Formats: sequence, C-alpha cells, structure tokens
Amino acid sequence: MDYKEGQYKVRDLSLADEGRMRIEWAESRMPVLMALRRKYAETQPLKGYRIAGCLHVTKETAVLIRTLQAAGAEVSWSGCNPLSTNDAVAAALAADGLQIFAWHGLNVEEFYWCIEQTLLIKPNLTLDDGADLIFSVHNKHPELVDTIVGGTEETTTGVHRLRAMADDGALKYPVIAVNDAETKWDFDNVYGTGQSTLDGIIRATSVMLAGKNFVVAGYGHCGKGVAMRAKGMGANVIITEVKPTAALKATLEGMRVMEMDDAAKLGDIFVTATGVKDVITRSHFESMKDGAIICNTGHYDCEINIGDLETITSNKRTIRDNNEEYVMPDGRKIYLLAQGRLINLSAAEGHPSEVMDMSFANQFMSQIRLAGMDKSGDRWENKVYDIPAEQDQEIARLKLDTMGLNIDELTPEQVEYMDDYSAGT
Ligand code: RBV
Repeated sequence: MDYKEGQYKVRDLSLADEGRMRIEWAESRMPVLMALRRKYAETQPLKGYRIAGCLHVTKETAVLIRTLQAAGAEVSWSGCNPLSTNDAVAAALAADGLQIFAWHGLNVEEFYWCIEQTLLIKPNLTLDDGADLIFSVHNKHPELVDTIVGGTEETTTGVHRLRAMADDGALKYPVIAVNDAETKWDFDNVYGTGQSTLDGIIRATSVMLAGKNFVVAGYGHCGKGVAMRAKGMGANVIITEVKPTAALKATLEGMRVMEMDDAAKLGDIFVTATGVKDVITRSHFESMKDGAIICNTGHYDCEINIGDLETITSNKRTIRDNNEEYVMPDGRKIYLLAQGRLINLSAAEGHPSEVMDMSFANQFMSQIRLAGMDKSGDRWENKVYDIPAEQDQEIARLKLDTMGLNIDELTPEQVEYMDDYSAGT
C-alpha cells in the first residue's frame, strides 16, 4: 500500500500510468463534461471552495474530479463502496497530487477511515453517492456543518435517505438531488445500469444469457434497464415488485410478474435492484435450483441476505473473481457474485463513460450552483433541492450536439397553439 499522511492512501502508485490512460479514454468519451471543463476553467467559479467527495473511484469519476479542479476547487476524495475503486485510476489521481484515500477491497472500518481523511480538508462543499459522507459530517463532525455551504447527492438511495432526514428536520445544510435530474435518472439509472449490470454478470460468470430465466427484483429505473437489456439478449425475464403500477408496467412491457417466492424456484440468474433490504432471504435460497446465480445492483449490499445464505450452507469456495460457490446441505450449489455488492461496479467498470458524461455534468453544474448561491450571499433552507429544468435541457442539448444530432424547434405559431385553450376540434 502506498501512503502519504494527509495526502493519499492507494494500493500501488506504480499503476499511475495505466490509470492515466484509462482516464484519457474516459475523457475522449465524455464530451459534455469536457466542454464544461474548458468553459469554467476560464471563470474559476469554484475558486476558494474545498470539496470533499465520496463517489466510486472510476475513470469517469476522475474526469469529474479533474473538471472540479480545473474550475478552481481544492478536492479530497474517497470511494463510496468497498469494491468499486479502480486501483490504477486511484494511483493516477494520487500521483497527480489529489488528496485521495481509496483502494479496491477495503473493509468497512477502512472505508470510514478514508472518509475521515477527506474531511481533514475542512470542506465547504460535499459531493456524495449514497450519503455516507454527509452522514459522517452530521453524526461525527457537527463542527464542520456551519462552514459547509451545501452538498450534492448522486444516487436514488442517497436522495431517499436525505429527503427522510430533511422531513425530520435533521438535515443541517442544503443538498441538490443530482439523481433526480431527467438527464441523470432517465439515462444513467436505466441504460447505464442495464449495460453495466449485464457486463458485471458476464465478467464474473461468462454464462450465456439467452434462454435463461432471469429474475429482476424491482422495476424502478434501474430494474427496468436491467430487464430490458436481459430481454434483448434472449433471456426470459421475470419481475418481482411491491408497487402495483410498476408491476403493471412490467407486465405490459412483456415481462412475467410474480412473487419472489415463486420466482425463486424458476430463476437461473437473480438481480436485485430495489433499494430495500432482505429481498432474497433464507426461504428463497432453500427453493432455488442447483446452479442459481445471484447478485445485486442496488447501492447497498443488504438486498440479498448473505447472513441467511452463510447460515444454511456448509461450504463456500471462490470459483473465480467475484464469484463464490455456496453448497446447500443437499448438495445444490448457489453462486453469489461480488459478495452481494453492486455487481456493475465490483465486477465490471460501472456505467459507460458516455452516460456518466451527463450524470457528472449535473454534478459539476450543481456544485457550481451551490458556490454561486454562497457567493450571492443567499442561504437556502436545509432541504433537498431539484436541479433546475433548464439545466436538464441544456445538458441534453449539449449531449445531442456532441453526437451530431439536430432537432426541430417550435415555431412561434406552434407555441401559441399549445397555449391556446380556446382551440378545439
Ligand atoms: N455510477 N458511477 C459509475 N462509472 O463512475 N457507474 C455508476 C462510474 C454511479 C451511478 O450514477 C449510480 O447512481 C451510483 O453509481 C450508485 O452508487
């Protein structure tokens, strides 16, 4: 492990060159964020701001970090999941002078140690994915709260918890829900999760998806993306849900819908994408087929009850990277991927750069917005805020431009027509 106090702790600094090339590759596929980098490098809207960030250390995140730095920010960083750090990327960032504390495979204690190190920067802005950093500030460092202007949150689970915190009056500074931007959740959560989850399953197993019974728990944006892509590869997709409208949508989109108790008996591959705990538990393991493969793509590792699996199985061995075989008392085998942690970031590389381009453009613009709010002397309430609708359209337009796509514009007559409530048949 390479360590320099207050500066970095990463697996192996000698991986820096490999990491730099990965980051370069991502930069070439993230044109929106790169255009914003060039634009704001001139005006330096983040000068004087210290950002502590807690988000998967991937090549795409490195592009975000470099963009925040180009806009004038001082940055310190940790990963937001024990298995999602790319060690080469972390090495490149550390070698280039970033304060970074992240390595692949750290344990829970080390995970929180890394967050603590990033807080030494005394941030006035925070950037989260899953809200662990904000929770650490609130629970362990209330002395930092007064100087923090605001924060941003990347993912559904984090936004959910922060809204609950705000409703209880427990949130101590304003947060922007990046996840809820249309250019984030309608793309990253659907197409990003769809592709990267299958990528993770394939890298960890190399199984054929065509013809398999593929069970997806949860038909929110993420589950829908996974289901859609699995179907496209010829799997028979089964959805389990708790929300009637979501179940109905899945049915009308050609998926089979049933309870997990029934799906457990049929599935060859299971993916949880619900954001809640205990979706697959003891009775489900007990009724699964020999050879069943289970994994999770939700933010936290509580969707599959691994404690139950450990209790009822006698033997466990690692078959290959991110793939553990559990043997049931009657000899049936169940394969758990990536220890039940986010399969897409643990066994693959997370979402593709092209889609993170928009998510991180939203992150970047939201950090600038918080700094702008601060500079104008404004003080927002301690609530969870949405990104402005114009920001969504601007980012989507920029993305279309970089793809060489042109779209139509409403004529003044069309605008007038739409607002004319006297017109009819
Ligand atoms: N995510 N980041 C990546 N390649 O950097 N991939 C996925 C990446 C984010 C995604 O935005 C999602 O909301 C979050 O990870 C879940 O923790």
